[in-house]
Amino acid sequence: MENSEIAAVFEEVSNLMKILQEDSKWQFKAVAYDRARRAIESYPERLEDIVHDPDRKLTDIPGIGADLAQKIKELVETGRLEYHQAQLKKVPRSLLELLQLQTVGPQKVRLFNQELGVQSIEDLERAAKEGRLRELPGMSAKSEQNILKAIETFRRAAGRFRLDAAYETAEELSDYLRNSKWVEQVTAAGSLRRGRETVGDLDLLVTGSDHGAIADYFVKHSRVAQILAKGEDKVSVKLENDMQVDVRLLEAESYGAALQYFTGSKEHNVALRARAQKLGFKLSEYGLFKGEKSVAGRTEEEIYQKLGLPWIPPELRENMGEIEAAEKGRLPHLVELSDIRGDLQMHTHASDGHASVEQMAAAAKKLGYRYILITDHSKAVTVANGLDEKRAVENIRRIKAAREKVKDIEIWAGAEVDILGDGSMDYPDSLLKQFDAVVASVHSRMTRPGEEMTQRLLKALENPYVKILGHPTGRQILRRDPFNFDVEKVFDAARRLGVILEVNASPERLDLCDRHVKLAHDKGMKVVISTDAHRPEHFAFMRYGVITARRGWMEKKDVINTFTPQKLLASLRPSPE
Ligand code: DGT
Ligand code: CA
Ligand code: CA
Ligand code: ZN
Repeated sequence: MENSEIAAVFEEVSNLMKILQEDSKWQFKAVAYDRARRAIESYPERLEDIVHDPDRKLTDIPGIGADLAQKIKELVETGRLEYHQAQLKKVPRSLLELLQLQTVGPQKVRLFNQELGVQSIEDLERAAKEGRLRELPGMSAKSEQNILKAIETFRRAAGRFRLDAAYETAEELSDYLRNSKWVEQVTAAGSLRRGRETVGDLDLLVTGSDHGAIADYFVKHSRVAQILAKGEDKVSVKLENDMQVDVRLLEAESYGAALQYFTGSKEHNVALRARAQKLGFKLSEYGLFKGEKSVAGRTEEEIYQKLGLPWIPPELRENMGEIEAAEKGRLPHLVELSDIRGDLQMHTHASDGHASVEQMAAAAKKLGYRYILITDHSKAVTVANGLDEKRAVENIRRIKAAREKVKDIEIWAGAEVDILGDGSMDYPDSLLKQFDAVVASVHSRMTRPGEEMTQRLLKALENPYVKILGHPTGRQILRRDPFNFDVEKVFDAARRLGVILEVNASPERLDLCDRHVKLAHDKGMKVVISTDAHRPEHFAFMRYGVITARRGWMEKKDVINTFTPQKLLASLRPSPE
């Protein structure tokens, strides 16, 4: 069992306590579970290993007393917690689902349930539409509107998975399929191949000698929970996490046509099919036909070529001008993962990271990087153990010392400095000037009105030590919408002042999103793709950032962390003398 799974159970236990409020000590107990959850989430070792090690004690972990240690042991050994299961029996699942809504915490769930008899999201929606929420203590017409918005966001997200989860599952299933003696090729198509930030279902395209045998083999995978359909050329299943997987069993002659068709998007396909018709062809998932005769189908390249077009990278296939650009020979030469030479946002032990400067530098060097910028949090971000001024100065010293230990890579001293509520920086200029570069980000007060947020960001950009605007919209995929602000205005100011916009590559953020990257691209702006790594393994997030930048039409020359160290430094706005 992973730490994150243990933490998730503890979080639910605490939420249930706050909803049920059963005994006089519920508040005290919930706080203990919350504290333990945070400790477990960020604990550098697997708790399961500690449980199985007779020489180690869980109670050595801060925030874990004898009782919680026993609970962790029970979870690890039996996969469940009796106490938690008993709690769950007292609260309907549909009521617990309200917690998935933004701005709805356990106290609100209790309030809605006790005062209005709300049992589900549908009940809550009805109450909000009838104006019954605004009368409750702590609620208003505004917060009632926010609840309706949150329900809409929730419904849009329901049934979709984050790109990283989809990627990992697709890789696991593809490897499994390739292990079968009947399978020749496997490719993941659909929204995954286009690199969308969320994926509805997986579309795996398979060729091989015996379709029936492949289908039988596939449904035996241990993660398959339910078979939805099983036929000659298609198998559909649901996995244990509710993700749907469509496997298409294809002939090699039409593999390219199927890959083209099932990669989508639907909008791109519709436009391409119209073009085929205009040229006297018929395009389908089986091939490109002139009359009854197939003229292309084995590869995607030959299909595009017969339609008078160069091959179009899947990330561009959204019918957002890519067919016109291809026709004119003006497709962008998209940035690639192998172009990346460094990473400009990461955290270490000093704040909320899980590795030392040396460990991060060594890992970056292994990837062939030429430089890294260490960006621990500033003091306002207390939940991430942000550094006050004194500790920030020590951190600069620590970073410089690391240069002696890890050679052949530039280790720059930076910070991710909080943009405070009024747009000022969490550090004074006298400290900001000591960093090689500063990333400025918003981490608090994100629900302020749009006008206020815009002014706040504009003011932050005016600070001449701010080189990069970190995760500019604050969104978290499937969890938190971007905050309200005037995107055009802020981008225009960033361009005028020479502030680089970040494409945060962490798969829970991907911020800027593809559309905003395209907007920056169309304005002729450059971006930086940064992983926001909290441990060396997180450097692998770079691929999600690159794919997002590609969806925004970015080329190597538009992404500053493809540059040499000298060129990169020269492309940041100059600090005052
Ligand atoms: P998703 O799964 O919601 O993240 O998005 P996709 O794009 O993977 O969509 P999906 O799985 O429904 O279908 C895969 C591809 O198959 C889609 O991108 C394009 C193609 N496709 C599916 N239905 C249609 C259709 O009705 N017309 C056309 N032209 N193409 C379709
Ligand atoms: Ca799909
Ligand atoms: Ca599908
Ligand atoms: Zn941040």
